[in-house]
Amino acid sequence: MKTFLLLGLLGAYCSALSTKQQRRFPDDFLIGTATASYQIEGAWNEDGKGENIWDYITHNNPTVIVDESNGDIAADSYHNVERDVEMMRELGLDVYRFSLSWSRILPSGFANEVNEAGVDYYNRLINEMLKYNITPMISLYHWDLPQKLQELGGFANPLIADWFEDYARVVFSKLGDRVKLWITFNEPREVCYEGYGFTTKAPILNATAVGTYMCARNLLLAHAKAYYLYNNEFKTKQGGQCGITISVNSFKPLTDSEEDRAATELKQQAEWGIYAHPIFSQEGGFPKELVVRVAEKSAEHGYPRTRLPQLSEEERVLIRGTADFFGVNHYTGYLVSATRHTPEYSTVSLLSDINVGTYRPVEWLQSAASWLTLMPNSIYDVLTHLKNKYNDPIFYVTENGWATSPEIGLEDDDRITYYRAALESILDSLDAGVRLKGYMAWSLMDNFEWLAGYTERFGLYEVDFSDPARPRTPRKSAFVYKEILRSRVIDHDYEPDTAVMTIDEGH
Ligand code: GBH
Repeated sequence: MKTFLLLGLLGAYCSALSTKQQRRFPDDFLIGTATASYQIEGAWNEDGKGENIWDYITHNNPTVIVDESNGDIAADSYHNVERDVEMMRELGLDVYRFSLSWSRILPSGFANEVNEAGVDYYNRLINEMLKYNITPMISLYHWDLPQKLQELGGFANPLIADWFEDYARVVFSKLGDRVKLWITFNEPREVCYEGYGFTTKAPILNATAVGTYMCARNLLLAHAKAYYLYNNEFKTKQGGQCGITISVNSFKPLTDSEEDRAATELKQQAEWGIYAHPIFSQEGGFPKELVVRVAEKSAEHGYPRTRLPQLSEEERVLIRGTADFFGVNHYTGYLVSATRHTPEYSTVSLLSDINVGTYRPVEWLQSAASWLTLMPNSIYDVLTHLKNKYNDPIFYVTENGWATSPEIGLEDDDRITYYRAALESILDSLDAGVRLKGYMAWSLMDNFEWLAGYTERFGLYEVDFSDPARPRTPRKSAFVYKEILRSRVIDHDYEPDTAVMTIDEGH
């Protein structure tokens, strides 16, 4: 009797395991990798490229980068089109997401003069990818604003919306015949909070109380203008889609108390709701509790008006609904408390405005980047939350990845653990009916990791930055990712033979 029960249980357990293992990524689900222009291209002043804010800050203020490095050469992708596409073919990628350097295409930032040599680099890359059926997904802006536009205020100047629209028109007309997936902005929060409100991204404005909010408003208007431009002038002919990518951390209440749940809601509104709500919610506009809170805090600190600029009725309606898909960059998350773990604030900022604490249990696997830990099931939590909150939009996970230290070399077992867990969470999301169309790992290869320079590595391929040729070598994770792409399932027991990387037939 006992044996039967045991056998029965064992059978149930095994079949649960094997059904789990057999869950497949649908054939039309796009699996790929992502990069960004300043982080990989190099050639910072070649063939007519203009200066951007990362050129400027790394050259004029080198000590802000941990290892005082810069992206002057980076992975030298500008001179490695064929090798970069060869790596995509080795992995068997369906899709490759990259960004365009605005000042490579428009050296001054303005659309009066187009640098054809810069456009040609992107043409060569796109054409090479298309030869092998790799779908391009392009971000128009991944943080490298032309320096001249910054000197005119950058995202603090409302005219940025016109400048961005002009730039987008050049891009859509030059590349849109072959590119069908467009992202206006990568991570508005990082542009606005980190760049204008704080010190962790160029232009390091540190305009804490007001900078974040001014930037948020202008960036949303720039996004909306580019979306309508595509919709009205290009979509019918080119047939593509245009969305935006927002970084979405997972936030969960530390306890089940009313206060912690309210604190979590406010934290979400301040981190990503400020960008997602105006575009994806039915009502549009900035999230309600945040509007009230910033108004209160502004008054408390003696500001004659709220620091969160109001959207006019016309602007609210203009921004609402301006995305064919929701791009989600997701890496990690936090537990949120109303009363515990709150920091001391030395200045008024978005953080002091909301004044909530965040916490992470020590059990969560820690990466080489202090901010990045493995929060279990966080992708599923984020995607199902956004699905319910914003009326079931189409999603792409446009970034997700893990940091190792340079010393780890090619044996990146923690990265493998992370990707397998993340991809199980992706399958859970698909099972839950999330309209998710693709997943992109960050990153195809090691690159310039912003303020962390070359001290944190995110690549499936290692890049040797001490060698002028910048050779790329697949890590163990590259072989595992390749097998997932080939088989469309996650085999947790797969041990790759890492001796030789090859290109499979059909790629
Ligand atoms: C992505 O942002 C970026 O899109 C990509 O360019 C980048 O390479 C990738 O992450 C890996 O970092 O320690 O205070 O400096 C993800 C969201 C928000 C994560 C800012 C890193 C740095 C905080 N990022 N955060 S800090």
